[in-house]
Amino acid sequence: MESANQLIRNVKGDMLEIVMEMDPREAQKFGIKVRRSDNGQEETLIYYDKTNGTFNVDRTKSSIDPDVRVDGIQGGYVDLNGENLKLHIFLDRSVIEAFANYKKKLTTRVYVGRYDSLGLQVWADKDVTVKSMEVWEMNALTGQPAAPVDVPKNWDNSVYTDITDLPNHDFATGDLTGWITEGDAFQDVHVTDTQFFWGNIYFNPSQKIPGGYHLWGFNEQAGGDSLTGTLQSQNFILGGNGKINFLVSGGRDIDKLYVALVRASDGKELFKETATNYEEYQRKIWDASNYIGEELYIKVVDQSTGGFGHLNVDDFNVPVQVKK
Ligand SMILES: [Ca+2]
Ligand SMILES: [Ca+2]
Repeated sequence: MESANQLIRNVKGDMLEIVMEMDPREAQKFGIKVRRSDNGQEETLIYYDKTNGTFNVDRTKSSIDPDVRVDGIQGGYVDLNGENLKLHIFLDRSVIEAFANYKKKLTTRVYVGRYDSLGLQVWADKDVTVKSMEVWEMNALTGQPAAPVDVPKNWDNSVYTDITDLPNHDFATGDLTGWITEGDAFQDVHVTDTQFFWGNIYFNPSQKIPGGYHLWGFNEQAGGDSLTGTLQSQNFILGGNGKINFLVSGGRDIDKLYVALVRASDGKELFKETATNYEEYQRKIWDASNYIGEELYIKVVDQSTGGFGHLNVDDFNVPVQVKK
């Protein structure tokens, strides 16, 4: 097992096909971890459990993203008839398909929160022999690995009573009421209650759109990626614990497509974040506690006109000081 892990140490990807055979010897539970970050903070374990004859996927450590529901272990019974475990696994972005001895198939989705959750590691509760293992890269449809979510301690502002939300912070009005726009990339027509992209993939891994609407920067009828412009919040005084969070997806371009926290007095961009060339939302969290008491605003910029030249945003949770 050790030598197999040495060999796959540098194999990384979210578009991989893996074929392997394991002789479990004395091990009771054995399999492989996929979508694993370098330190194992995120990982998804696909394994066989000899004690009850089940083939399982363990997602308890699949994601540090707070929007992602953790569903734990799922699986089902399959009799290996004393044979070695033969795994055939497809990693296709958030989709994982795994076959055990071509008798049992598991399909699951994982929504990683870290850029580096791309590794593999053979795992067992006792040493096993990896008889064979082959890994191929598959062609990516589009996009890049998911962006990291840095979750600071005590990021929740719900304990504070002297704060309020930004006006229409989650676009629940179904339009851009309360926001300031420039150009045509962000218009009322971009605010939508559409839950899915590409037909059947949820925009939000939590499978809920906060407030029922979100700002989908790509709207083909309105002009698609070709539109440019900015969206700006009202100025506010930062309060609470100073921690801001929001959802973003769409194109990756930190210069032309980004969300920023801006200081009103000098226009300085204090925090900046882009997306991942993928439509699925990820929550970003900024620890702006150094700026509590300062007058700030949120700015969303789209100066991109090419492929994936749009941003989608929603649910700006900003602790705004109540005026005294
Ligand atoms: Ca919303
Ligand atoms: Ca654009």
